[in-house]
Amino acid sequence: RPITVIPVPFDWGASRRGAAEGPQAIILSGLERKLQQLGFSCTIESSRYLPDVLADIRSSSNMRHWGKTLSTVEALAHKTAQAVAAGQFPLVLGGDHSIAIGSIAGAAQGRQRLGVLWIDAHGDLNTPDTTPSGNIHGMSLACCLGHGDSRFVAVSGQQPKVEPDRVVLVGARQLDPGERELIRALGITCFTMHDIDRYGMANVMEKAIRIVSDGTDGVHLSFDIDSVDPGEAPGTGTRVRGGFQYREVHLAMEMLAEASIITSADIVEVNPLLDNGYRTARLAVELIASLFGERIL
Ligand code: DIR
Ligand code: MN
Ligand code: MN
Ligand code: MN
Repeated sequence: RPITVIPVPFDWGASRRGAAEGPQAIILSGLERKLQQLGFSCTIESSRYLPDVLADIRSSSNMRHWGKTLSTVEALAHKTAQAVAAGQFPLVLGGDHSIAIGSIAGAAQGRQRLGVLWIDAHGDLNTPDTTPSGNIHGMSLACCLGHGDSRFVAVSGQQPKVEPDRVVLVGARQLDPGERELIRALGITCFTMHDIDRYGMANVMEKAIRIVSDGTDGVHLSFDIDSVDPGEAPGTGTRVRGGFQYREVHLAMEMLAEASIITSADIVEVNPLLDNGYRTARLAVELIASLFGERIL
């Protein structure tokens, strides 16, 4: 299946700037060549589909830069849905994690039962009522589940984008009180770092794959690079100690390739301004390669 790479140079949803440089860093680290080596035809879109948001100053204390974010995710939803409709695999490069509101809205178009695998150190399950920071990248998954500001919940019409029993979190190790409450209230499956330590990545991923693919008509992978341990992935805005080791995260991607369930994906929060050279962008390319079937032997 042809891959359409959709860059989203946007970082107003996070507390620190720089993730907007993520797409270019990942592309410069050899993404296209890698995908071609794996046998995929691959088109890299320009970012001209995005609106110019600089003059939009709409913002509030519990939803910082919401105007810029809303028009960006609306354009991204449209772009992603177009790729899906054309039979292509949308590979969305962030940008901060607020952009998943757009990529998942696009992936959900024409699907009644989308599954979502959310790999992240965080839950991104805050709402404007529970957010400790006002940063929209900490609210994106809640939004896709229908919780939060109605304008964001309603992006591209269909709402909610995904039902809670088709969502699985993997890698969580920093959750806010409101996020824990929402996980409990909605009964969302969350495999924390404790579970990965205890049962192993292979076991956790087997279970996660079963849940997100059971009775679904597509599975979106939303991959926050801060799920990886900061020792391997220093170039990201909200590092949390105790993340995935290098082989663990490759194994997760390889198991997804083997299961061949993923129909769209975003890779977010790569921040070259905080990186050690291109270390984190290069890791992102490697992980994408594993996701698309690169094998050791
Ligand atoms: C925190 C941090 N939970 C917040 N979230 C981050 O601001 O809502 N998500 N960093 O990736
Ligand atoms: Mn995130
Ligand atoms: Mn984030
Ligand atoms: Mn995160």
